[in-house]
Amino acid sequence: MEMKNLLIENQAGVALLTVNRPQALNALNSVLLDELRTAFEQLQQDKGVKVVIVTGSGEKAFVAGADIAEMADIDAMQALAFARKGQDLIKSIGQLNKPVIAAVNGFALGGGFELALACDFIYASEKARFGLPEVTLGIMPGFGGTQKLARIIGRNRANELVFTGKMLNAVEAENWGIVNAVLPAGELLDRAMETAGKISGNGACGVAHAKDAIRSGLDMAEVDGLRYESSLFAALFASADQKEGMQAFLQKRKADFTGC
Ligand code: CO8
Repeated sequence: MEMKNLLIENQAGVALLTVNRPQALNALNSVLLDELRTAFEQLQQDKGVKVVIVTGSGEKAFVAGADIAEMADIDAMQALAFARKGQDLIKSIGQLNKPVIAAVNGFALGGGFELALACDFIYASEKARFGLPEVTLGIMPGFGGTQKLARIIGRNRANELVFTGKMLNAVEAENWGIVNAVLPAGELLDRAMETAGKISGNGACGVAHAKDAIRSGLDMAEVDGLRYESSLFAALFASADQKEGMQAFLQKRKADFTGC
């Protein structure tokens, strides 16, 4: 599939996805949602890619939301299809067998904030702004925002953000536990690449299973999550990475991981 609004670069096991619709501050239209979905399907199969970073093109925006011009005249059934398309993308990020880091370089609003929340963690530049302004447009978040944000920052803070539509700056978002680190704009991608490099040197199978355990466990009772964790832990003992990782430790050398 030819990508009109998405740039994909692979560097040493790290795929950098850059949302690229600068004329609309990288807003998500249907075509872009399809492109992102296709990109994540391809990345799932690509054994050479260990970590994915998502960012926005330009100086101003990560993603300024779903495309308001495209949504303005749709009916309820089309809105349902649009929201489901966005939620399918979110699910594919959650189910991806490798970590996804959001490098938020500017406005992350509405569907753009929800895209960042779907990633495994967020680094933000000092210029980043986070908000769910849907109620200012007479709608509500429909791309996972009401569910994911409350799970990350708690119900009361999520209520305040969703009901007011106000924006948080990068430091406020860090204080609320949305963002892992705030960086000068020029250092954002370097820091994301550095972290991605650390992850990609580890056993990909262990990282993938750990992502699955943490994500799935959050939707389970703790007793079920612990049982799920132990089953994934055990499965790793059938992997090449476990043999290599432990032998390398015992032989005092760096592990050369090859996968499951
Ligand atoms: N959709 C379409 N176009 C946009 C969007 C958007 N979300 N955001 C900005 N643009 C366009 C502007 O219309 C403008 O175009 P033009 O130059 O042709 O007039 C261009 O980008 C530049 O924007 P501004 O001139 O407005 O730039 P400012 O610096 O003055 O303002 C803001 C920047 C504050 C980010 C402002 O553009 C803004 O408020 N944008 C809209 C933010 C918003 O409300 N986002 C939420 C949208 S609703 C949503 O995301 C719902 C998700 C739930 C369902 C999703 C399913 C996938």
